[in-house]
Amino acid sequence: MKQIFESKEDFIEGYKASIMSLSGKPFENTGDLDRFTALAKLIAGKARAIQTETETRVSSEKQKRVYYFSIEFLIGRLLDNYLLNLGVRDVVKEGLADLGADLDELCAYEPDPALGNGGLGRLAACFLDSMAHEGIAGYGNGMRYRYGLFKQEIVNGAQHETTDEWLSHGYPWEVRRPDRAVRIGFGGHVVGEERDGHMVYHTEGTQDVLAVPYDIPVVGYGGETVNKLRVWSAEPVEEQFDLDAFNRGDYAGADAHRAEAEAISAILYPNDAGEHGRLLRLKQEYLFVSAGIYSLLDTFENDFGAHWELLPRYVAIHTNDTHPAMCGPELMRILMDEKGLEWDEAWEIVTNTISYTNHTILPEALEKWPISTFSKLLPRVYQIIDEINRRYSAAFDRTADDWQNRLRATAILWDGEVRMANLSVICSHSVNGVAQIHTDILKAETLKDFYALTPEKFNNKTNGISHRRFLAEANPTYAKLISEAIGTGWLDDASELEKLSAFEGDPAFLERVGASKRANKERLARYVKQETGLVIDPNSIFDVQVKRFHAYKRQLLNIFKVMDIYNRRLADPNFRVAPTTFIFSGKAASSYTFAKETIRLINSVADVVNNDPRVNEVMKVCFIPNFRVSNAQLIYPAAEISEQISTAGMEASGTSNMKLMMNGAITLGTMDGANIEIVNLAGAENEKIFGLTAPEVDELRASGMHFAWDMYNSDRDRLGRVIDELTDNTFARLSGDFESIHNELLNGNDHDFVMKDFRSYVDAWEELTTSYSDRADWNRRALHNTASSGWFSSDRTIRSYRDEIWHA
Ligand code: NBG
Repeated sequence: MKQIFESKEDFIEGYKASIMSLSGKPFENTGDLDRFTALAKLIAGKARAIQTETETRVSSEKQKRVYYFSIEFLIGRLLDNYLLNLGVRDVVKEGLADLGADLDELCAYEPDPALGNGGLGRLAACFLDSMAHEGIAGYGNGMRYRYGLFKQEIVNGAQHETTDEWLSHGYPWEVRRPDRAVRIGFGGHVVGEERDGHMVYHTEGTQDVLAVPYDIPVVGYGGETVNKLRVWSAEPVEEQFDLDAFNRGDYAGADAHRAEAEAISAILYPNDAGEHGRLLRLKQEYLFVSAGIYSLLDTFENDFGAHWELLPRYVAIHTNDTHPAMCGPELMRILMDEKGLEWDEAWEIVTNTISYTNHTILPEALEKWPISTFSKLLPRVYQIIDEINRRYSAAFDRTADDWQNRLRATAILWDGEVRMANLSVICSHSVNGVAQIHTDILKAETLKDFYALTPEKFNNKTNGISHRRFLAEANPTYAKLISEAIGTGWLDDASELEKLSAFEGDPAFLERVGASKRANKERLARYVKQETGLVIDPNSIFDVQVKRFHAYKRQLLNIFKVMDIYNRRLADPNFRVAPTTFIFSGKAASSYTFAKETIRLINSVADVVNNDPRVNEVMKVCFIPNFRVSNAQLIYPAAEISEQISTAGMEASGTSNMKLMMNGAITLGTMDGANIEIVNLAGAENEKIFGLTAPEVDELRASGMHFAWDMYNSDRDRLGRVIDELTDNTFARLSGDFESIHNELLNGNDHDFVMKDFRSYVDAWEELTTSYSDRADWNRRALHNTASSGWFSSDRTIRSYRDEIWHA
């Protein structure tokens, strides 16, 4: 481990100097924000020094560089994480204490950049952590949105979105690199001319903006490798401030030019499923793709000169879902139009450099753009896509049966649209899903025609999570216990967590496992009290569902369970319920009515239940507003039940399931996504599985024999009652009833099988919570889950990307 501070005294000296240079004041006269900023800047400086060493090593050893292109990076707060990764957390904590400051308090001043929606963006951040840990020269390439996703507030039970001004106090980790800015052209028209016997193309009359990079260091555990995340901001190419307009009092008009350019990197579209034909989104996608490719080609040229044929050997470009799908045609464009390569040479390079991960089978999330919009905005890129598509069609094997349908399914251009998933597959040498069942579904359904044509491209890479962030950092009490038992090697190699199974029969140890959980529950209860005013009881079971709101994730099923238990308890005070706090958190896309109504329903049920003294002994409902990485780190460690209840076949992988398992929660879930791998690793007896399986879902859908009204009529007492309560004012006190959910469910014929799985789910919950009374065994199962979770470290995932896709 590299030592960035020789001693506590060395740290204190450096820190005081940092404070002085930042604020011009001695430490005693500064406030917490200055203290945080100075500390983060000090650590960032140290990190950048290691980054320079890493860079020298990578260049001199000709290490392959991996570029991870993603429109989202949910990196969370960095200070605590980097102190841990650099091995100086204790020294810094003690040094600060000597000065009269508290590390945890300072850490809370760090903004939590919401540069992502959910799992896809957090996965990208975990991958950066693991690439640095594994010593891979791995770089993130993304967008620097001026405002994060949005800040969620709950008003009368409903979600309200406000801007998240995460940059308002500055961001100490980033360095702006105007010297590396890239000019990006939109619109215009393509001009071709003959030069030395072949055609060369360029685009004239474009409207240009400047992509300006900001670099954020990525510190690997052990401190040997520091990589970087480069995020791009859109700016005007030159100031065109209109002084006349300004003098007329038209201040907005005076700066309109800047505003228009900056709009491109203003916000992240708050949709992780469902893209609209929005021009700005397409501009974002092109901007970070084009700028990222120019910048990686620059680096390559510095190391290897114009030997572009070597690109696939020394560079891997990984595209995270379809948002960076233009990597293929953009790299073609630059290699041909600017570096002078022929089509065939360029194509060979492109397809051997690029790889693609699919993250969902939801049809609305497989991006498509109208050709008319696309070709106007990016005429030369479109032309290249058209040519890729033409060559693909021309080379298509027309001897196989059904070739027409296969060609139709796999073509890039069809029905007036550019299909980004098909573009991604065709430009890539590798296509992977993110859990075994998901990859199987890609092969058998979503991308089945591609699989039939090029089965060798397809592979599975089950997701992973940074166990350092989500166990070591998020759960210090448990981490300490673990390290006492098995040493600290697990931080480096998560498979060592297996050694914990030796303690499953040790009653004293299990009691300490329970005590640590209890401490985490108290910590969360304090947070909930402070954020919402609600008092929750750490003696009750903490039953947790935290993730984006989406119909297929079935938060509705969960709240139906709560309503049912409430009804039954009111009807019969002797009905036994293990005291439980039902905890929900997550955002809904601002345009997604059903998801937002589900949030309102949860808060409305909470309002009734939490104010009803007849049930308060045994139940409370808690919605934690504004779910983000920082409060997630308080929630996972406190959870005892992990709700993973998506309609089977719909959740590609899930990653909160892994984070919760690692923190000792028991999964209550369907056989979906990575839940299946969880059950395989920990044993079905240590989780609680219920509901339809994916093949059963398919079969029932195909049979046409599922009828929502029949379900309703055949279970009037319980399910029927819950459904009636959506519209009979039972939960209407805060802001009205829930007709739209009622209609969606019944007229939509229970599309997500909420009604179908209802009984099996509530039964499973009752069995699981009943078993809570045998606390020793519960703690044993918790420990067993942690012991079985090491495989879910993103270090493991990254090693298999490295060995099987990137060959880095
Ligand atoms: C999400 C899936 C999750 C998966 C993450 C990370 C998108 C488009 N997909 O199941 O819904 O865990 O990606 O792979 O956000």
